[in-house]
Amino acid sequence: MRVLSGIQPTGRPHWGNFFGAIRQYISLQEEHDGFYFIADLHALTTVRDASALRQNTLDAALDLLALGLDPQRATLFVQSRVPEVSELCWLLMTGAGMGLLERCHAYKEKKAKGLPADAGLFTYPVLMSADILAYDAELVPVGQDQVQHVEVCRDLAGSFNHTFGDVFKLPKAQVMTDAAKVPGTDGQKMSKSYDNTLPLFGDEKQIRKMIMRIVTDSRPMEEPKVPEDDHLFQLYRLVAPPADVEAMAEKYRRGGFGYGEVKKGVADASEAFFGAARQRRRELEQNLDYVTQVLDQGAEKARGEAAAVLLRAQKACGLR
Ligand code: AQP
Repeated sequence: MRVLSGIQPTGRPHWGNFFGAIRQYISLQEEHDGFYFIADLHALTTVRDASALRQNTLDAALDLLALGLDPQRATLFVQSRVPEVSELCWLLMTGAGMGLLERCHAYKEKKAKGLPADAGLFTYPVLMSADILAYDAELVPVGQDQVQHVEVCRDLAGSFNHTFGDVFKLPKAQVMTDAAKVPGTDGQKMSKSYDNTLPLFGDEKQIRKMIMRIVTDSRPMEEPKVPEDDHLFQLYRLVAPPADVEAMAEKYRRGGFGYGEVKKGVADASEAFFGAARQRRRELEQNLDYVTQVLDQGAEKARGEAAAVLLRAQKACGLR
């Protein structure tokens, strides 16, 4: 089955990106035909600094490879290296209703928070649809926040097919049930734009400090608590071995423990969990030629696929 997903090079990847999406990329590459891309065109709606975007894009490739994406099994590429996608985006744009896009939460939420919105952000679900449809993707592993956009993709593809014939495959979103919405350090959804993220890579002391600063409630230590309701526990559960998770859950239910102890547990468990990937990343940083080669080969393969789908769509709607 063709699997496709992307990650924006808008800053350092965080636990939400990994547990909500990247972890699925790695496991799905074993049995499926994975296409994974670094969404630099999407990132342009927020990153307005050329050298930062270039660096973030390279960093995203290093991150994905370090976390276990295997270019022998999956195709890794940079979105803008496949211009056919932008062309396909225009074809879809001509059939994308304003009402449909106005209901999309990424735009609605940013606008509600008073963050600047532009046409790029407004039409982002259409470009995302082109990203998916250009490769005949059937499965799209994403976090909960992206499910609506995959639905938009299905709507746009369905209505194009209805008008012009059977051109596009309709994809399905796949969400990790245990990490559909990873909480940030303040308990809200972990998100770069909320400044509440825990990075996957970086200075370990710094990351430990961020973990120790996670916001907790002020209930007394002795009070028993429901572990699943607590965002600190939700984070611990992602990185700790199952037996330790069960032991920690028991402490919550009994009461008589301190949040400081849990934070230390999160920090220790995360160092063990991400240790190997951090080491791999340091090695890859010394071998950037290899990374460039992976991205070149990925782009070439992706372009071939996207060109065939674009041609199919162009012919169907009378452009050829
Ligand atoms: N908190 C999260 N829980 C579960 N999944 C998440 N994802 C993001 N945050 C969470 C998933 O990560 C994948 C890549 O997302 P992206 O590169 O589009 O990043 P994003 O959604 O833009 O991440 P942010 O931090 O939320 O960025 P901003 O603040 O810029 O919007 C996606 O599959 C996403 O679902």
